[in-house]
Amino acid sequence: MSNFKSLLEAALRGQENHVCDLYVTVSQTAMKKIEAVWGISSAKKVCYFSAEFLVGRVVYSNLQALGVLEDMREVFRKYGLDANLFEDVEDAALGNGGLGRLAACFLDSAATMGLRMDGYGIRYRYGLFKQHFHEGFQRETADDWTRFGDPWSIRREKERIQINFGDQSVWAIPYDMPVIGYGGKTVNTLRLWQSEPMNGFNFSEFDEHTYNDSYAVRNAAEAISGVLYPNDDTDEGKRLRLKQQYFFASASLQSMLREYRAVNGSDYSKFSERYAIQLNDTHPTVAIPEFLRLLMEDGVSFEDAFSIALHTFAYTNHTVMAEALEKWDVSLFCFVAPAVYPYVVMIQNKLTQDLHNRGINGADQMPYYIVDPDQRIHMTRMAVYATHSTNGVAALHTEILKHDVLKEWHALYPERFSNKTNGITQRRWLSLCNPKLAGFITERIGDGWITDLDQLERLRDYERDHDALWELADIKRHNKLCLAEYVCSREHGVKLNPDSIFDIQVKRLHEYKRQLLNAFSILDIYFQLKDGCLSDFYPMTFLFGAKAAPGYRRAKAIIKVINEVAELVNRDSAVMDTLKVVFVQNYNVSYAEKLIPAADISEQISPAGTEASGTGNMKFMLNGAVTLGTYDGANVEIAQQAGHESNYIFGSRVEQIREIKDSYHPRGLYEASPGIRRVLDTLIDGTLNDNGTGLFRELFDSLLHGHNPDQYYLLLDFESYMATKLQANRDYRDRLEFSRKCLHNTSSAGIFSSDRTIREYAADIWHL
Ligand code: 26Q
Repeated sequence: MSNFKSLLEAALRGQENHVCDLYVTVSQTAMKKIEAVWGISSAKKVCYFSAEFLVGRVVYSNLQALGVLEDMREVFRKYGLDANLFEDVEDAALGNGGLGRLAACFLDSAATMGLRMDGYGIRYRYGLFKQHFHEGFQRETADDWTRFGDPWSIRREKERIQINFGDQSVWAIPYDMPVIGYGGKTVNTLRLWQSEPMNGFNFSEFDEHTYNDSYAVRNAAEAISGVLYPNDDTDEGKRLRLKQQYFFASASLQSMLREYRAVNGSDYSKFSERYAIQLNDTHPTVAIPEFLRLLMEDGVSFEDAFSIALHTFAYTNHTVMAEALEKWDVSLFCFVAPAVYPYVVMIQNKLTQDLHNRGINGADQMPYYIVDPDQRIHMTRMAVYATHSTNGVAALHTEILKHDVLKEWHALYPERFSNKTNGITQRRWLSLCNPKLAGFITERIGDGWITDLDQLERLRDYERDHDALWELADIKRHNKLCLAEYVCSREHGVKLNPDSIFDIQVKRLHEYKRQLLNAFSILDIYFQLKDGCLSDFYPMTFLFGAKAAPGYRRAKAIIKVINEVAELVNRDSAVMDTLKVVFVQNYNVSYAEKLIPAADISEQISPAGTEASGTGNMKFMLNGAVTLGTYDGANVEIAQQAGHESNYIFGSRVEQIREIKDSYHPRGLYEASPGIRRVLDTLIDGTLNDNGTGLFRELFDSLLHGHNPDQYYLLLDFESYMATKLQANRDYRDRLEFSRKCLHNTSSAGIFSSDRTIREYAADIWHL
């Protein structure tokens, strides 16, 4: 019997079988297995700085990586326990969406490839809020993700770091989580910092004021790592947000420098040979001036410190939206981190000199200002200027950075720019979440794909194999049944028909992601069905999952619209067997693991040039769904890999949108098309009910009125979207041919492994 099994059995004997206890027991048993290998490497270390790590549920993936997941299942069976019990354990939702999930996939890939890469971030007390619907409206509650304990973290009290803000000082206490590479040979670390007060309570002080004051100090200290900001777009310029950024950036740097000095003393000349720091968006960019401060306070000159920073740091951009590019007011910055501001000024002064040397002076310097004349600090500019590498996250996105968003910088430093198309870990997003498909693949080509996804190409041999294609269709049906069961239990008895087409859109809720366009298409289908002018329509189930930032009014209105569309459609017996719409509550990583394997159609419908990459699109592709998508982000590369024959690509391209941009009049489209009019009018004619809030009228107006109506071109792409969606519906009837498309997507998805992405970062940016 394996060592793990006997340990687990010994631990289980005589123990009460509460989920909590079992969770701790299983996790601790696994932790014993990694003690000997955790963090032993002495190679150059990549430090991945990120305000978010959306790791999800780690118990199953860790056991899988250690090769003991089956052992655990066996022991549980023997003891009459349900191995699915841990589905009650909360996800570690320490991230909003794509950017945070990417960080988690990267950690998995680096560890699996035996690279030394540690994550550095924040141990939020509360992760991304939990969502439920009340009368179709989103409601939020706190996400107490450690409710069942946190057996995967080790608190390293002795390695605490002092952080000084303008108004307070706090401890940063590191909590280390193991990042277990597949096979268990490499175990890296995810180090998350928790803020705590410098002084505990002073119980000898009975004076009520002192007592209350010490409470306030304690709360203010703990508030810094208190909660994840639920915004994933607009930069609100909030003080606490900047505090969070400085808190984890400074703690991470100080802990790295401590480590470095233990070996090299204060000779920093070798620093960039030993460490690379990757900035996940600009959120940790305050680390750059902080790094200068820490080195210069230890006797390094500005020129030397800047050069070391330049060689150490690299920056990844995740957005083209102007409103998401971080800027901080100097006054706010000085309030939060007064000791750091002088180093920002030094960077700005060096920049001014560099520009001057290149003959760029006066007003021509405007687009470069790190500290602009309005006293705002541009974090993106600092990140490009003070690092040796800036990368985008998909080919199209990188082109937009080079020739639009950061064109001035690209003109100065073309050699700094590169593309690193995102990826996903096949360990979680196939092996773990879709065991039936994983089995199908392994039966045919072996299990090498788990660490070398390019091997999926060998599945091409089966694209003419009818037995294989039917088997694949069966697997999809099985996954739909599993999802149906799960949805039924989670969404108060909602029934799904596994023999309908599952068309799924899951992602954060944003106007630019155009969930509303999807809703409009469903309404159009509904009306056409009612009119009897849609013959041979194959039954469809539309599934949505999305959280809206709590302060994002229009996003929340869109959730209500979709829930109203669901009401309208689902209670109409005329379309009962043909059309169903479900918006699942509290979409998160674990829900994604159920939804994605059950999809026939993956909705990726942002207007061209708005979605930096997308990674959900890759997960669906890998699991054998066809993409119904635009020429945007990584969809472009998906279509390139799998071909337009196996996907449904529609809508305007970037160049087309650029051309019509200034003369776009959605009103004309509304007036010219009765179909569009009927659908849009549901917002204001009483068909859909916004409970008297006026929200639907606002949405309607945002599409047709005001100075920049329909800024995400829903109406422009509507006809093309409808036509393509209905084409997919017709094609589905040829089950064998559709199954072939699905297989072709899976067999073409190799390039979208985050192993490939990490290999590129390692070779081109980190020089490992
Ligand atoms: C910034 C300032 C203040 C508060 C919050 C923020 C903030 C937080 C999170 C801004 C942005 C984010 C997250 C962005 C994000 O998830 N971007 C996505 O990154 C993915 C991985 O590269 C891409 O695939 C997606 O296209 C991109 O939208």
